[in-house]
Amino acid sequence: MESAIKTVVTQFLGSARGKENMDSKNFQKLVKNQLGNILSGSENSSAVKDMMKGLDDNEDGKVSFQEYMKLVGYLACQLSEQRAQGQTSTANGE
Ligand SMILES: [Ca+2]
Repeated sequence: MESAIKTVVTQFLGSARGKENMDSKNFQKLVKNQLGNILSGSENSSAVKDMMKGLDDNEDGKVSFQEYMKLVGYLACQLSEQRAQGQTSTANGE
């Protein structure tokens, strides 16, 4: 669990390249490279843009750490619902 939390934080810091926010290009890359199995539509850049708009609470066109955590929380809920329904998940455990 500790390593999972570390991964979530490190991933954001890496994608934001030391800044406080991820821009849309880096967000797209993150979703495509890291969430391709867990998130449907990750290959579709307009779907990813829409998703980013949904996360972007302060509407600055970037994804802050807090906004990014919304996505992580959403995916965690989705995964636990799938598990609860007894479906096999495609998450790789990282
Ligand atoms: Ca924002």
